[in-house]
Amino acid sequence: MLTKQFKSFTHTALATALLLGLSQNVLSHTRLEIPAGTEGVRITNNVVIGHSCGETGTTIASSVVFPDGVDSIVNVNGAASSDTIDMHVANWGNNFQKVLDTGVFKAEDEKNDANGNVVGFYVKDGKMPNHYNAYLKFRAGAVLIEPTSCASSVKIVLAIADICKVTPISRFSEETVNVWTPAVGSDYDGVGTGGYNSPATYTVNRDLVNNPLPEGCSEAGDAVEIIPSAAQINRDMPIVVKGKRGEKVYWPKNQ
Ligand SMILES: [Cu+2]
Repeated sequence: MLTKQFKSFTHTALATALLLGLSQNVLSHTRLEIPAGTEGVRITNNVVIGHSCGETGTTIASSVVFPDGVDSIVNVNGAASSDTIDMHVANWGNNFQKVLDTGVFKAEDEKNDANGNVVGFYVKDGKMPNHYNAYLKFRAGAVLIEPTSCASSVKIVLAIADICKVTPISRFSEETVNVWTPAVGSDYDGVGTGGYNSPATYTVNRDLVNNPLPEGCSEAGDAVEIIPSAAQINRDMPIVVKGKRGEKVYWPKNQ
């Protein structure tokens, strides 16, 4: 009898711990609905916002940045490298496009670099309660892996901020914003907010049948990662609204 009770207690405690741990630390983080795909295949994907800020926050806006490929950080097998994106991806540039959807967030726009390439997007004017999910739909173009590269996969690292309150950067906290960025030393590393150095990613796997690894590569090939630079994150994370009378920064607020 005692043994039985003890067993069921531990099972319940374990189940509770698992549920809490999973729901707060893994399942509910802001991630992509489809975290991996195959080279050469275009897909529709979603940024999935799993929860709002703190215990009771409401997400009113979100800002998303993709690496622009210009000064992006390129890691090979987990180590920093001096490689450029062109050495591993044959067609980088304008790979992403927001799919218009104003169902939850009433306003949105793409972010462009100087060449007109989409380097991110934002949504705003929404109200997502803490116990809901929200999906931000976008198209991920067909990424092609450079045939001369040893990359067997290319992981694209995103920088995302889910905003509950529009504040200056100095007021970022668990109650005002969830920052899902790579910690590369930008103003948006989000120390002390939810999700430090826990970015959403999209991994493009090499099509080994049609684009086999060239000779001289290791059998497994290289795991390449493309991460937006601190300079790009600082430039592209703010939500800048283009209006008839010019541009206006909506988030973050000036000090
Ligand atoms: Cu989370």
